[in-house]
Amino acid sequence: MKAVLFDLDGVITDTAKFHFLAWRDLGAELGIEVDEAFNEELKGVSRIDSLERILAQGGVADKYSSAEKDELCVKKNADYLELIKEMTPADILPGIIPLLEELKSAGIKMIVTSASKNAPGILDLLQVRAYFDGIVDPATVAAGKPAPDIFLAGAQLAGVAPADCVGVEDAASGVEAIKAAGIVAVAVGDEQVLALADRVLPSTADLSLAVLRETWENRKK
Ligand code: UVW
Repeated sequence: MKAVLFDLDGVITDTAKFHFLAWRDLGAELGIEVDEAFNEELKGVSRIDSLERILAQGGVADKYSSAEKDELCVKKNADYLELIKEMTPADILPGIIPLLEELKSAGIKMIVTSASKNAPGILDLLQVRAYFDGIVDPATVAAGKPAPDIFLAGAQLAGVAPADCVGVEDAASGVEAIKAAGIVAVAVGDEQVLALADRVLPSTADLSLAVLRETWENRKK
């Protein structure tokens, strides 16, 4: 194992509640209900794809032009940025800092492979950006999760073969993307939702260099 590719939302910090509030409010303005169960399906999904899913849910996918959809995304993001601006290092999920320290000491590359265009700003708020060797810009990858593109780009940014990476995710679409890239997947969350992963852990507090390495060593070759 030479590199670890990290999702951000739900792995390094929990932004899901803020995305939910911002999408719920935008949905309400459009007369579309976005509840927490539906929000689950938006995890790891890009901003524009999330909006498309919400509009489809409301049966109005064809009602908005592409310029109007862009405007709705800008509105949602402004609302989201307002909600997250008070984030601090206290919002880093349990076990993450010890894991980043262990990986750094072991000389293992660390890359952020998040669909979020807000990832650099959030890493700054959390004061963890310096740990990472790179952040894949999701605007530069052709297809979002569950397509493998962002994880393949992450491996390339690390200068490491996909087979020598481990991806860490909390969302089903993310695990699907990791596996499609031929990368070992460690997931955090519900075992049934994340069944495609090579290993599922209940919490980020269970992540460690030893667990990641062991999962990589026991991968099916
Ligand atoms: C996601 O959260 C996936 O995207 P953004 O933060 O760019 O809206």
